[in-house]
Amino acid sequence: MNNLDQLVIDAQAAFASANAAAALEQAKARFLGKNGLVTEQLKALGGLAPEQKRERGAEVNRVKAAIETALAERREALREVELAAQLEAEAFDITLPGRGATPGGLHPVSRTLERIERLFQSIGFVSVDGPEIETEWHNFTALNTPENHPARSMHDTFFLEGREDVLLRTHTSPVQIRAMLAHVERTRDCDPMPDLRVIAPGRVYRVDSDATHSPMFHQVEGLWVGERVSFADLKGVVTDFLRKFFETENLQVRFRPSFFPFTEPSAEIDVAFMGGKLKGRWLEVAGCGMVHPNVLRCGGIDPERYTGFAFGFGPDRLTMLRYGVNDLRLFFEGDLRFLSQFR
Ligand code: 2NL
Repeated sequence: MNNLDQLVIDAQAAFASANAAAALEQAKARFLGKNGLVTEQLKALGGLAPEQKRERGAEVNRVKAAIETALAERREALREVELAAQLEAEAFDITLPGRGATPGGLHPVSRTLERIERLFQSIGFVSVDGPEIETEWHNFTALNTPENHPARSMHDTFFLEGREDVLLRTHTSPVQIRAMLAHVERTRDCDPMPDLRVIAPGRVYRVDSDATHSPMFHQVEGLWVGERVSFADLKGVVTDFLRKFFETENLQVRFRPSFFPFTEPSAEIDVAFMGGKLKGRWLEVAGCGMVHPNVLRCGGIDPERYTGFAFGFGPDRLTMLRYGVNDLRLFFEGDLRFLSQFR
């Protein structure tokens, strides 16, 4: 074996004993570097006669190529070892049990709102919504509320800072004002105007906060306008709705005369269960009445030709009754121990 063959064996041994990329590069430098053993052989060619030079040169090049191959193979082997080590280090145990799904659920008040919407949709009402920040005109003026009415005071209503014409809506009635105006616009070419049946569920705001009042609460208002819509229609629609809502035909419903600026005549709606814990006690659940002519006029509708009824429910209270909850604040505190019971 000549010294060139020995060089290949030495290089292979050196590469094999290099156990990391850095050590391998050092070994490479020893053979193929600027002053490496192979390079030395190439430089030595310069002192040879042409004939010998060609022969020896070919041999040195063959040796160089063999060493480069050995280097490449070792590099690849080390890379595989490193990859295997990395995979092992980053491995995770796919046999571990999962953390478990914790399914969410609708808020009890949302469930009530959806239930009310579904029941009214089944008799042809359309759900509508509108802005929670309202103009004073849509929230009060169009609803026949006198200029000096206490509800208009900063004491009862949240106004936007530095403005007296923009406020947080105190009921969802302004949505129905907008619905009337839009309906009149849409059906301008119809005679008679087709009936308007809408319900407006949503958040409303009043300056009020104790065990039974939250500054934000919910309302669902309903409105039916058409030719010859009567108080009898109101009683039928609302009574049917309440019996469906509470899932019992054994529910007494009474209409007790009252007053609202936006309806005339007006009534409070009370219910009494004929069994269960609340048996025989009259509970107020809504207000209602025939839409005041001034309100129809503000909605662009001729009160000489059309009549309408309207009602307003408090879905927070309906939810308390339906599920037997006694503190309104529980709905708005976000405590999962309470909320998860409705999943
Ligand atoms: C209550 C009272 C009520 C209305 C809401 C209404 C809306 C229009 C026209 C006329 Cl656009 N009326 N809404 C009518 C009567 C009562 O709510 O105590 N709600 C909890």
